[in-house]
Amino acid sequence: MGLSSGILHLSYKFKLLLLFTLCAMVVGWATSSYLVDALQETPKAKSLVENFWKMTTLKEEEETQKKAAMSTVEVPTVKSTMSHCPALSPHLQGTSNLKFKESLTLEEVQKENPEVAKGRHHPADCLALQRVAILIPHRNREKHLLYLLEHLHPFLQRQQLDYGIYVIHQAGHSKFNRAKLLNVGYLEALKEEKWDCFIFHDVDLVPENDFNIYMCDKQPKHLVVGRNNTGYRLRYQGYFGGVTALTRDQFSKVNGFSNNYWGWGGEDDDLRIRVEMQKMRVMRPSPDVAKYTMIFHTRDRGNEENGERMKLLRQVSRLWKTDGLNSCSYKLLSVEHKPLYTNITVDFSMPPKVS
Ligand SMILES: [Mn+2]
Repeated sequence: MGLSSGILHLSYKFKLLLLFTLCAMVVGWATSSYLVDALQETPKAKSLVENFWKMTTLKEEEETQKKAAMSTVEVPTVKSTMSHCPALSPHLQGTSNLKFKESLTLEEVQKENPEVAKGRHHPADCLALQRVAILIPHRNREKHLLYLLEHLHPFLQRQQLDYGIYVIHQAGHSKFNRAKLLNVGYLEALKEEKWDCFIFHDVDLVPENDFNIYMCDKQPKHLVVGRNNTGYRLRYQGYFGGVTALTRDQFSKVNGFSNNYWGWGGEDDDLRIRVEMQKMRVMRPSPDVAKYTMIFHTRDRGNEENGERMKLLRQVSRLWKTDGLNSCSYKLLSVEHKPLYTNITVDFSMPPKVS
């Protein structure tokens, strides 16, 4: 008798304790959700909060996985249970203070990025939303390339992308052809991986804010709204140069870039006309995030202003179907897988002048 009443008494105490814990939990939850609202003002705080939620959901997932494993022990756990990365990465930091150290070396940048191999990286804890190839046309700009690689690798990792960086180097003595190099990059990169999205990236533009997301959208995206050397204003209405993002399909739909722009200028306007002819509309992120620092340089030899560009731009509607990805011929000299990027070296012969 005495024993059973003791148990009764104990369970009453236990119930009281349970009630108290429940109350404490409710109060805790209410204050934390209030804090969440309050913290959402700043992106940094937001990312902290998101990080926290991610951690808690991860824990929950672990629990459910454990339970599942307990009930069906003999099932092998080969199948990936990793979930997709969130729409907005919790690792974004906003504006970064860019520094360009004069003495920077490739070895240093490699040391800073031990997890990057063959220019590629993907998040370890979630499935990236897009596979993104960064294509960088290049000739004799080693220092610019170094600065870009130094900043781009951590930038892309904070955005939780499955990405690869390709540098397309133009050998030989023909005039520089940025557009054709980008066509080559697209065609060669697709031989390695079925990339979802392509970022066509000038070597001398470094993004300042990692909320400028290097992913593709429903419409072609122009990522450079402002640069430090133009007072962070769009260079002109319709400007589509510097850094752009097109999906595999968007780029193939316009037959890529024209191959006929030798020297500086015009090829970006040509691409914009192609995009508009396909009834697509250029999108831009907000000016406060789409900011770049341009590393100062003078006009390179072999990349003189293209005097033909106005004439070429009047012919886009007539020529786009036969001048582009489907007519891009080149001499592939090498494909080298370096730690921080894949280097594609090509030689173009300039066509003889007609007309
Ligand atoms: Mn430039």
